[in-house]
Amino acid sequence: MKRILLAALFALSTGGANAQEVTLRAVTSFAEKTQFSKNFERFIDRVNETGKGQVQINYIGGPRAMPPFEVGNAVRTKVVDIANVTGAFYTNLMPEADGFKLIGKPMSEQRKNGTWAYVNELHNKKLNSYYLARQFHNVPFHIYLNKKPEKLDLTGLKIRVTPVYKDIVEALGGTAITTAPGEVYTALERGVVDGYGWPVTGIFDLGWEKVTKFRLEPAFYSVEVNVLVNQDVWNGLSAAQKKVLSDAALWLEALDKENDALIKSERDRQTAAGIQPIDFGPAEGKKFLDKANDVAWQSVIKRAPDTAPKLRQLAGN
Ligand code: 173
Repeated sequence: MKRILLAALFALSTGGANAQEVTLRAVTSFAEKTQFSKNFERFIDRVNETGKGQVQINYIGGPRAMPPFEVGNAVRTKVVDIANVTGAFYTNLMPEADGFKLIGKPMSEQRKNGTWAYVNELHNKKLNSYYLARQFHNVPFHIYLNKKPEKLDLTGLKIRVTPVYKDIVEALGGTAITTAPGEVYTALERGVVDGYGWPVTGIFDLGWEKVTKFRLEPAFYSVEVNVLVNQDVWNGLSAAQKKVLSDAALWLEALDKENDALIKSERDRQTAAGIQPIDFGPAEGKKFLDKANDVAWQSVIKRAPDTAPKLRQLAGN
């Protein structure tokens, strides 16, 4: 009996033949197989290929498995081990996260100039997580509309937002209504909102071209979708396991080189689908961009006065 117990304990502690292999549970805050989950799914495939015998990822899925605004907290509390999530979805736990959209430098540069290290430190402290990767630095956002304003002003319009767009929508006189992406289609269909914020890419994956008339120019900010690993899980990995994940993270960040071509084709597709650009010209556009930058930094600095100024300095805008 004693011998059987010992044998069982031994098997447990070593994990048998795959002594080293760890399996991480993963979720994404965007619908599965859509634009902002796709590259994370490729990352998972790569880890499962390169990490055999070391580390594997078990993909639980997207918003059907977990509401998007809960994903940050789920990584913090180790309900999941690894997640694909935008900072906009965890500003309740980390107000600085709303500033990441204002950092548009390539990740290769951010990893050299101290930005990655500082943003990682913030994740360690406030979200009990390790900042493994950031994607889509070169993809901007737009405000899409179903009513055409006379000038660059949203007075009288109800716009679906997340923290990404809230400050600029309100600064332009619009009424901001926060929803998860999963509620946007119905809100547009029922006229609960007159427009919404979303990146330049991805609306076709969600069918939103059917309920969208206009795209307001210019594009602004910088998409950030992060891969976060629970800090205790990260600390418990061996050097070899960390290397598998870190190498795959750099590979994932390098996929941003695909985005310029993607943006062009999505804009063409929007035009073909009858979505008309609304453009008030370069002078108005410049005013809009300056305002978008200023109101967002002011808002982040107000909510995170101790840390956001350093983020702004690193962002250089
Ligand atoms: O609009 C959103 O839901 C949002 O904030 C976002 C952030 C990054 C990528 C896509 C959407």
